[in-house]
Amino acid sequence: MKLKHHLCYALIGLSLSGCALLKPSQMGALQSPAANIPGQFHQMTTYRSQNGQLSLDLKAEKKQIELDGTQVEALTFNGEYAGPILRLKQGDVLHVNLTNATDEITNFHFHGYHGSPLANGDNMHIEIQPGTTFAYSMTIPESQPPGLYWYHTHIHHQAEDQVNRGLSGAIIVEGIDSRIPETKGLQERLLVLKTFTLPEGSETSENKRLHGLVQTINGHAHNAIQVVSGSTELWRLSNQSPNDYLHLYIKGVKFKVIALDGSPLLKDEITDRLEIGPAARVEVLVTFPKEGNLSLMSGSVLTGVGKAMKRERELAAITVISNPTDLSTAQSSAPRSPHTPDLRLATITAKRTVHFSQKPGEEVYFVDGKTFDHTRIDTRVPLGSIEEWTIENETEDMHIFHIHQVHFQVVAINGEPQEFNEMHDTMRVPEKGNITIRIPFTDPKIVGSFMYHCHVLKHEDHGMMAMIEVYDPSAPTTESSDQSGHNHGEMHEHHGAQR
Ligand SMILES: [Cu+2]
Repeated sequence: MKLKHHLCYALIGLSLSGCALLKPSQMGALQSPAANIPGQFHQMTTYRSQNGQLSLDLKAEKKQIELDGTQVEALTFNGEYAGPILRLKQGDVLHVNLTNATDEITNFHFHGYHGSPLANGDNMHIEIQPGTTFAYSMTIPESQPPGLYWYHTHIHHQAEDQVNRGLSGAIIVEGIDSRIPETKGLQERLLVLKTFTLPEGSETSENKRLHGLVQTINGHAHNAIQVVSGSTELWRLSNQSPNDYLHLYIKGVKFKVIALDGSPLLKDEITDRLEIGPAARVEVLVTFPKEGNLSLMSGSVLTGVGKAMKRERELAAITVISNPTDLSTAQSSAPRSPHTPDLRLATITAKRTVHFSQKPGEEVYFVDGKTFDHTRIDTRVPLGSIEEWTIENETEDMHIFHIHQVHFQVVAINGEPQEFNEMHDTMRVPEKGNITIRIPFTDPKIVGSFMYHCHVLKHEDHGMMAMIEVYDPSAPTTESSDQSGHNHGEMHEHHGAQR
């Protein structure tokens, strides 16, 4: 995408200063009628577990939808661009019968899941062929931190396009109040944040300003949120954009960050802006002090050296009303004990360095000099290990480290030691810099092969992904290094048989 900086700055100035006169929705409405109902905070269908089970049918299908006045061909689960919401508890079993009604292969990944990568679990070797159905089954382990997760398709070379067009949704593992009691009884608001990159030539004048990107909350470009002054709400934000880093703020309002990547924090972090990388989740407590009108703004982000994306805009209009009878204000935070041990104190079994790099001037991305190959195991780790990895970003571009099946602890950024404040499953690696993380490969449930990769899906699709195998050294023999190849073939036949 070419950035036309002069034009951008001029238009940003117009939209900010002229905000009260001409809102983006009205600008869009000049092009074609807006589908949004003013004053509405949009919600998706919610599926909740019952008696230890959550069984649902998900159908991946093409659907024409309208985003910010533009008709786009989305790929949806059950017709919902922002995806149905799955709510379940530790110990529950999630059964997803995924029918692929698209004309391309797809699959289902539970991002942040601590369970098995094998069989019909969180297995990225599965490819569901068009016109077939696959039955996934995943038990939510007791070790899964209660919080916000998400699901999305994970087909190499197609992840960016499929997620861009909509194939993702939110998962909530219930029980955050068991870790953070002050969230109990609060008004909860889930914000699924998705950026749609429009196909070339389909931009309207408004979203051309935003580089052909349509930013949405819960599937809509313009939202309205009504809150009660003085009350505290729990906002759960999931960035399900394929590539885009978000920077959100509300002028004059502070956020108390209580969880990151589904993992409740040991210590709250107070901030006036939320930086949310692709695939990351942020859960915050937010209190609106006085009546009036506010805006949830999406600000500019620097995602690489000299590559600031200027796309300041209002994502939601917030009306703060007075209602003294409906005040649910969070108590101040009680001290918390850690959910997991501080791995700075752990005995490290191995140290590795992982290099993220790019072929100069080309959209070819490497992990340790190689592009992804699903038949190749890049890293083998014996079960029981706690490893320290340094992720080196050799480029001037943004990369987001992610590994399946585990959360990791960030112990240093560019060599600077980091305090322990619970675990992450995504982390931005500074441009021309590095992060040092400690990863516990200690849970027998994660035995098998799975991926680690950059969660900028454009980079993943163009090679920046590798495979790890966690093997059990006490198991009789290991044919496990063949596992990915075998699974591949078997799973194909399996679908046929299931039809
Ligand atoms: Cu990347």
